[in-house]
Amino acid sequence: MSNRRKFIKKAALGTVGASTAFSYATAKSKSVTTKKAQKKPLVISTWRHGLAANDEAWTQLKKGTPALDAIVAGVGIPEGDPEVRSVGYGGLPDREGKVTLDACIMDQNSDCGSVSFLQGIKHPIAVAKKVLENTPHVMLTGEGALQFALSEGFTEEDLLTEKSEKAWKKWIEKSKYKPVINIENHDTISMLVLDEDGNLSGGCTTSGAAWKMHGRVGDSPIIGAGLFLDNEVGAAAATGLGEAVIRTAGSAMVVELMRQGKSPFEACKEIVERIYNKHKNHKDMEYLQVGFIAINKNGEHAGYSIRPGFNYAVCDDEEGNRMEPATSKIPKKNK
Ligand code: SD4
Repeated sequence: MSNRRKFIKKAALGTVGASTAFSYATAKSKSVTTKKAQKKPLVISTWRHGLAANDEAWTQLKKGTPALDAIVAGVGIPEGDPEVRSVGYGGLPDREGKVTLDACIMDQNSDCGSVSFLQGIKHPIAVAKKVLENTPHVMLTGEGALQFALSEGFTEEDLLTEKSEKAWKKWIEKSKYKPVINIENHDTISMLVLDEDGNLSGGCTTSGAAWKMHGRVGDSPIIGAGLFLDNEVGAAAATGLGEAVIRTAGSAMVVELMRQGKSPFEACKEIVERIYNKHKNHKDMEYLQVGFIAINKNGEHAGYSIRPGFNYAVCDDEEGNRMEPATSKIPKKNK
C-alpha cells in the first residue's frame, strides 16, 4: 500500500494518539503535555479540516516539494472546499455580504508574505506566497492585493456560495454581532511544518470573523499575531477571536517563550492565560475563544485554547495523520 493510502486509511480509522512512540517532554499527564514526534517531517494544522490539509501537504513533502509549496497546496484544500465555511471559497461573508480573505505565509529565513481584505480570489495563501517571492513588501491589502493577484495570473471569481448567502440573509434579519464560539468565528486554518531538514515554515488562511464590519482585518494575515516563527526556536499560529490575538501579539509571544526554554505546551498555555486574564473585564469575554498550536525544533508540538472544543491535526511518520485534542483553560463542564 502506498504511504498516501496508508495515511488516508489511518485517518479514516481515527488512529489517534496513545502510542508509546510519543514521549512527553513536560509530562504530568497526557492531557497537559507537549508531544514529541520521533521523526521529521512533521505537519500540524488547526481544526478537523487540518486532516485533509495535512494529507495534501504530507504528500507534497514526501515528493520533495519545498515546504512553502506544500503549505500552499495543503491549506489550499479547505480554501477550495465550499463546505468549509470559514476559509476561502464558501467562507461566511461580512455584514455587507462580501467574502473578504486574509492569509500569510512565513519561511525558515523569516521571509514572509501576506494579503488582507482580499476579495474574489479563491486561494489567498498562494497570493501571499507571491507577495513573499515577487515584491519588496510583506503585506498587500484590498484592491491593491487584488490587482497584484490578477497581475500574477490569478483569476477573479465569486466566492459567495448559495449556502453562505442564505446564512448571511438570515443573519441580517437580526444583525446581531455575537460570534458563536468554535462555530462561526474560529475555524481559520493555520499549518506549521518542520521539514525533512529540520527547518520551520508556516501558513495561515481564513475568511475571518463571520459578519465582521466591511474592511475588518483579523490576526490571520498579521505576522506575529496569527502566525510567527523563528527557525532557531519554533513556530506558532493562532485561531479564534483575532482582535484578542492582535492585542497580545499572540504567536510572536508563544515563540518568544519557547526561546526562553518553555515547551510548546507551556508557551501556548502561558499566552492563552495572559489573553484570558487581559480580557476578564472586556466586552469580548462573553464569546472569547483563542487557540494556539506550536512546534519547536525538536518536533515537539502542542495546542491550547481558552475554551474547550479546539483540536488540531498532526501528521508524522510514526502515527500518520490524526486529530489531537488541545487542552483548554476553561474546563469542559464550564463551557
Ligand atoms: C479572525 N482569527 O479573523 C480569525 C478568525 C478565525 O476562522 O479563527 N476564523 O479573527
